[in-house]
Amino acid sequence: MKRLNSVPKADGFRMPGEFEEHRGTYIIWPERPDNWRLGGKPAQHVFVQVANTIAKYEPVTVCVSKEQYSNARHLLADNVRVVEMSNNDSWIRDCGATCVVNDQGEVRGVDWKFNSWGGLVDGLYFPWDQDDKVAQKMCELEGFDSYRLDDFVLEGGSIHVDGEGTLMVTEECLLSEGRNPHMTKEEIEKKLCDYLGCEKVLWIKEGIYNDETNGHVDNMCNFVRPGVVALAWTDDENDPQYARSKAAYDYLTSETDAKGRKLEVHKILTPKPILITKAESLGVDAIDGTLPRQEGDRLAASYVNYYTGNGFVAVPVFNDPHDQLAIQKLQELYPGRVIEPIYAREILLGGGNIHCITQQVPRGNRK
Ligand code: KQY
Repeated sequence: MKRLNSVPKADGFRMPGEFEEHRGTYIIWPERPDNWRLGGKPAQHVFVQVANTIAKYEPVTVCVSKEQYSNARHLLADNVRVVEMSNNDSWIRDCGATCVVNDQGEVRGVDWKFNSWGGLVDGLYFPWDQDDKVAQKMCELEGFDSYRLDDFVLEGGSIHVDGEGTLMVTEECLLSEGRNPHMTKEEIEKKLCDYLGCEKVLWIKEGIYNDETNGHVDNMCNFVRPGVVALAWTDDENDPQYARSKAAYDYLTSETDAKGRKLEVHKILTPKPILITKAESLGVDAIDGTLPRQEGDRLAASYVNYYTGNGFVAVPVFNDPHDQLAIQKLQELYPGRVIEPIYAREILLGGGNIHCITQQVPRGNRK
């Protein structure tokens, strides 16, 4: 497995859409007590549900610390591969490899620099050195050559591609002070296109209100397929989310993608505001350098943080009246896939959702 100094696009590689065929999915086991309440026990049970559900459709690998290996192995289904891997937390969407493929079906990994969503400016925990090694380890497990970027900070949750040359990001995240402040928007755009094999970047202004990732796009919108986008939406004009979703809707419906198609944008109503309870807040250890979880804080809840795999869509639900609407809408948008709703409040309490804890490996040419 080589570390390559060339550039994916010039080498003929592109990031496929998540809806394209997968070889499998990676997940990291949650345990840190300053992010996950009660030492991660409630979250672990939901991660098990996510892993076991996905494993019905495609191979799943769960990476786990040596301390939690036996517990994870015991709780996860037998068809889930469990491997020991050091980590700082469990957001493999963000610290794992972004896989790119070429027309011959070769798969390679892009290993972005990871700095905990903003480094010393507004990062979410310190240190993050073990997370920054996860992408390389994932590539080695899969036998992929990789491209390492020591000079460019990016998380996988801050990008969505249609696999046909179009990339969606938010300005709130990609232009944030804690990531690549030394680069202009144009330089960032070129870097993204070079490493993802894209031609056009759609710059949405902002993501979901109060999203601690500086508004990752994967909580706000997603490509259902080329030309079709799902967008988190609220009809409540007094909700701070309204202006964000309205701006994104107006922008996306006025834009075309890399192939010149007008975008079809589907609104997915968010659940009503979800706040951290006192008991939930008290279950999280307070540690200097980690974002605190305080009673009454609004969580960045969105059904759009769903994960698409071989024949299924795993959707977070919240025991909210809008759950059924989201399930129904996604079933219409993905007619050939089974919708798998998973009650995901425990993942949301950690700061993300199902998409943030999963990372796909595209099929490539190896069955
Ligand atoms: O991708 C994400 N949403 C990750 C959130 C990180 C939260 C750390 N507390």
